[in-house]
Amino acid sequence: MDCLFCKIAVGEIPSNKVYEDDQVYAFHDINPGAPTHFLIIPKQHIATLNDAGTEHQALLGHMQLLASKLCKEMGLAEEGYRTVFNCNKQAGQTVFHIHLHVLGGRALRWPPG
Ligand code: DGP
Repeated sequence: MDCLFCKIAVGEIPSNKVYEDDQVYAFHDINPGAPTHFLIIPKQHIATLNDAGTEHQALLGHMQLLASKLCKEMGLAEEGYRTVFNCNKQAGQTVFHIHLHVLGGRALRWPPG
């Protein structure tokens, strides 16, 4: 499979690692949109959120709870942070391996552009 994030997850392409376990890999975004901006990806290839099913429920929950755990450890939790899945063209998804964006360290506007 020719997938950038599959290659990052196995260390074939270098990245700045934040966290890893048997299910997920987290690393700093190459083009940060906030002082802290990292991505949590499953090691399993899932192209978009549309391709996730009930069999992925625990995995997606793990990714979301991990975001909050890591933000607490990074001291971002009290001021706040944002988690985002972009899905397909209109949301601006550019890498077709699901990734949970985690952004913090500045005031974030709503709605996003
Ligand atoms: P999205 O637009 O939701 O598909 O976000 C993809 C993100 O992935 C974007 O914020 C930039 C990041 N990204 C793309 N290529 C690389 C890479 O090679 N390394 C790292 N660390 N991040 C990347």
